[in-house]
Amino acid sequence: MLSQYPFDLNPTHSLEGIILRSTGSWYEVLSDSGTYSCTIRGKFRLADEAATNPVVIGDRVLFDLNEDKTGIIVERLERHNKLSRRAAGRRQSKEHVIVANVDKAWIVQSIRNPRINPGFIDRVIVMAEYLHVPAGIIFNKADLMDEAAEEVVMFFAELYESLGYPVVFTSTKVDGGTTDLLAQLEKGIHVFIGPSGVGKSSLLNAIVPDSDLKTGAISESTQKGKHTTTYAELIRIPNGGFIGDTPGLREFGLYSIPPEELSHYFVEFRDHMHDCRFPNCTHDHEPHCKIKELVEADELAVERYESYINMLAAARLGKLDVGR
Ligand SMILES: Nc1nc2c(ncn2[C@@H]2O[C@H](COP(=O)(O)OP(=O)(O)O)[C@@H](O)[C@H]2O)c(=O)[nH]1
Ligand SMILES: [Mg+2]
Ligand SMILES: [Zn+2]
Repeated sequence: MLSQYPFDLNPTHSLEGIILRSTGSWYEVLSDSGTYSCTIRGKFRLADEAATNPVVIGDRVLFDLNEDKTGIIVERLERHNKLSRRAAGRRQSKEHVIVANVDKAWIVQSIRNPRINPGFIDRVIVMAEYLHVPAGIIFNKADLMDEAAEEVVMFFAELYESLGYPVVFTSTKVDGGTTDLLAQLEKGIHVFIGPSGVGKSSLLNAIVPDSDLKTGAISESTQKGKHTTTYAELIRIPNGGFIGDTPGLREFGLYSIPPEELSHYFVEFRDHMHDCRFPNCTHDHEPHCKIKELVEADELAVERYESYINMLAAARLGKLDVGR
């Protein structure tokens, strides 16, 4: 077989591209010279690690062109990070990668209907920290801000900003309501993660004209069980980066973080945890815990500590899920 593709052995003849769309057997690959439909070399498929899918949207790959201008993916370049979940069913121990090389995971919340859920935000932040994916927060439905919501929303906006997570306010119902968000999406691969009803589809439609059709297909197939085939894809933002859109994003969860490791993913705890008396302190029941002292002194936010304690209980049961 190899003799048919003499350039396989010489990567300098291969083209480099990024996976935009994956159907499982065909991959749409964007390169400097255009978009190509590619298959994957059988050998490559078999040689892969413990994942159900060796190449996913966001992956950078090398591919060789066939005479008919289709391509064959011959190599996957190193990933910076990936979002994944456990594969369903019998292959449960296998990993199902959803999207690779994510530049920002945006946690989408709405100011009202439904109101913001700090526990959800913290679970996704922990997962992002664990997976080395930078996180940010979108507070959507800014048009619904009123006096009752303002105090709470601004408290959390300032808290997360102070921890290093950018916060953007959006509204899909007012002119210019997504301008600040667009400025954040100028380059790179982005994903929206949030419970249903916060406005993820509305945001996608607002920033990517004509994306209605695609997002419609996805929500119909998952919610109503229609026979629409759904594909994971990177949607191009005009003059900007990409949004990863896949139903799988709603299902991924955190798993197997050892309880004593959990606090490493709370960024503001990191600097202090070596000041606890016990090196394996879980900042829960142990005496002389620096983290607890700082929470009591109001130097660390008690809201984050409460999230931590809730997640710690879940981690001890081996059930740390991001949830819906
Ligand atoms: N007031 C207001 N409603 C919004 C906004 N964005 C979305 N919605 C509404 O919120 C509901 C859920 O939106 P949708 O995009 O389907 O949320 P998803 O489940 O996260 O994809 C719909 O009724 C939208 O019209 C917004 O910025 N302001
Ligand atoms: Mg939706
Ligand atoms: Zn401690």
